[in-house]
Formats: sequence, structure tokens, C-alpha cells
Amino acid sequence: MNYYIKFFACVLLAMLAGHSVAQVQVENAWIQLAPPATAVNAAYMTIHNPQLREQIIVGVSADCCAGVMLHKTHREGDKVVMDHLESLVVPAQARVQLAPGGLHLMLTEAQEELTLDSKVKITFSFGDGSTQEFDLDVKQTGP
Ligand SMILES: [Cu+2]
Repeated sequence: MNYYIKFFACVLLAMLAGHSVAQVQVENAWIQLAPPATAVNAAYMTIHNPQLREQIIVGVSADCCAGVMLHKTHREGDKVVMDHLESLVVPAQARVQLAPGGLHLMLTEAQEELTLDSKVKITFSFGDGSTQEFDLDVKQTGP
């Protein structure tokens, strides 16, 4: 094997290794269609961590929207309050549900109003510096 082939084999292996680190599986992901002229959308999904160590999501961005926040809804008396979370731990070999009434991603400052045909690409950033992208559709109701 000459030097260049070895070099490219190394680059390829490094890329493959990079892709296999810190990844989760995103299941049943969707964005709830918001009423017309509403500037805020919520995204829901199940995040599955099949790995033997926990994964920590420390950042979320979306190609549709300048603002993405991790929120948790809870009730305070008769009021519904949303807490802003800085990060989300997905325990080893466990699932975390983002569902109406609980955890969700809050998408704000959309460049264009999201409609039923909209496709959104979300990027998770993990505590170890890796990232992961996935696509969501805007839907009337969830799976
Ligand atoms: Cu929210």
C-alpha cells in the first residue's frame, strides 16, 4: 500500500469513527403545526440512547429558526409554566420522551412560517463535542 492510499484510509476511518461517537436514535419526531400567524412551534420525539454510557445534549439548532430551546412544561396550580433546560441527559440504554405536556423543543424566530409541507433539519450538539442531524416534518397530530 503506498503512502497516499494509507493516508486516505486513515481519513476515511477517522470520519467513520467520528460518526459512530455519541449518537442517539431519534424516533417518531414531529413538529406540531401551530395556528396561523403563531411564531412558535413545538417539536416532539423519543430520543433513544442504545449506548452503554449516557449522552448529554448540550445544544440544539434548527435550519428553520434562529431560536431553539429545550423546555419542560409543568403545572403550577392552574397555570402552565415552561422551564428552560440548559441540557438534556439521555441515560445509557434508555429513552427520553419529548411529548405534549412535558419536554419539548421550542422553535422560535422562524424565517418563514412553518406549514404542513415544511421540512426542518435539527442538529443536536453533545457534551463530547459531536453533533447529529435529523429531519422532522410538520404535522397536524403526532404518531
Ligand atoms: Cu416551550
